[in-house]
Amino acid sequence: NRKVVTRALLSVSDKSGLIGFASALAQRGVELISTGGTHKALVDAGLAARDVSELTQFPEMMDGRVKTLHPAVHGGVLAVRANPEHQAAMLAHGIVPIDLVVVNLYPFEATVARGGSFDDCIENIDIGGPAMIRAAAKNHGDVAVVVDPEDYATVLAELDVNEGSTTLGLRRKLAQKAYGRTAAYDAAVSNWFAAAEDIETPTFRAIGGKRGLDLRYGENPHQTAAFYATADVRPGVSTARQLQGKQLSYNNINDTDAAFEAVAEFDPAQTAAVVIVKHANPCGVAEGATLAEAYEKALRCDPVSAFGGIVALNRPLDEEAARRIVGIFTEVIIAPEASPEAIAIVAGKKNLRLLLTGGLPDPRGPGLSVRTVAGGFLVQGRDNVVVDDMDLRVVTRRAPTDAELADLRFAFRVAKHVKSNAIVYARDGATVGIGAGQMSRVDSSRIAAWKAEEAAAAAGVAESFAKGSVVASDAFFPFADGLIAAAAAGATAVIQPGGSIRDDEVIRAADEAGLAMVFTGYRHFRH
Ligand code: 93A
Repeated sequence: NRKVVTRALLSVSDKSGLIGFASALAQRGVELISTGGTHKALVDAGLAARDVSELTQFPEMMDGRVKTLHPAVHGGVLAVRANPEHQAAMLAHGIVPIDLVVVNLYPFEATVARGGSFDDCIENIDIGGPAMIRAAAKNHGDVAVVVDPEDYATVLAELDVNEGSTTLGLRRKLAQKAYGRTAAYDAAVSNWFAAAEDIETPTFRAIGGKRGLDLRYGENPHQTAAFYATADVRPGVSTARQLQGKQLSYNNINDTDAAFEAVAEFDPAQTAAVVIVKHANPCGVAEGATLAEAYEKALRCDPVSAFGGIVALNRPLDEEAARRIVGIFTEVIIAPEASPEAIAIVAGKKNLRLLLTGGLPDPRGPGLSVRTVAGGFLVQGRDNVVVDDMDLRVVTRRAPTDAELADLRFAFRVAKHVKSNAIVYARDGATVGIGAGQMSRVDSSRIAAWKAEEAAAAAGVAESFAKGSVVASDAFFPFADGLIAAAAAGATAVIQPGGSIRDDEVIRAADEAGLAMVFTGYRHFRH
């Protein structure tokens, strides 16, 4: 039941370990055949490999949708070597046997996870790959199939102890794994279709979800609760890996979600960002050169509220940031990853939960938000507009300086994640005063200004942190009073959607106070 490997077909999207494996095969006299990108990688590494087009006598076509879907490939994989009719067919059509199929699939799951567009996800549904995998697994009597780079070493070891052959035992094991992989792959595609369809036609299915976790209680101890996961697999609290600490509570899950969705607004390639959340509202948000710096800036905004808060990071938790975060009582840390040193530091705080998500959700990605009302529920698309994509219109005589503009964008980004009415003061890439959840905008303005004074006092600074800051409002100022309050507190620039019937009055007040003001055209209510 040993089968000599003379020819291998390699077609892999995940090219890790490829060169090592392929050169080991080549050294053992195995002929290599491969598809476009794989072929290029092999040739670039100095390996002799044939392009699959030589076999099929067809070029790869239709953006690569058709490259291996050809009898010259599938005949070579599926032919039963001991069957004379199959042998005759091979001979008649010039088909050569393929004894080893090494395929891993287009990264469909990863494309969905990073919030890829509908078309992007569709293009990442692999057709030719699963066909080869299933063909090779079916014909495991003659052919070995490898779908996971982790198995390269096993195959090489087996070739070495069996004079270049594979055993039936290994081929069966590999076949089983292969069908497991294609089944999981198709399940991911099917789940994604179910979720994608719900985005267009919200139905109960969208929130049906899967009962993942019974919670000890709800928002209050007398309320029962459970956590349901939907088919939405974007990185976040529902998909995160919890490294330590007790089970998350209902409020923890809600707050952690708010914190992580907010921090994902900050591109980790551009800046390190930290969001501290209490009662589903940010009480400190900042960006900086490092997470430690961003955390210190965020903490300064409202150190009292940050006690017992949730901390979300847009980059892997590092040692320095971990050391500072554990310095005050914190309920949850959520981050894309964490270094071993950081994990060790957090481990010193037994009750602190550490959640790792593997990535950040795309703030521009699709999604649903659902809330109940008596006898029904409201469903809406995720608020996925981003200030960077907005056409900012300067409406005052004075235009914001570059530094003001950077802070205005920062403040509006944060205001999106603060409960309405939201007023956010910011300076040097950090919030300095947040007014949340008030029924009148002027009250939010006053609270935010007062918080900026308190924060300065707590830091032993005489002048309010609002001095020289900018201010963001999640919706238009209906009257000039809120804006005048902001100017009085010391803000120098304003960002708001605009669109009030009294915009003229508000713009006039801004001009009189020497403020620069920009309109975004987009509102960020959040309730
Ligand atoms: O677009 S496909 O569905 N059609 C095919 O004929 C085909 N053949 C191989 N996808 C196909 N593949 C996939 O291409 C493999 O599963 C693998 O993931 C990828 C390798 O492409 P390349 O070698 O060009 O990087």
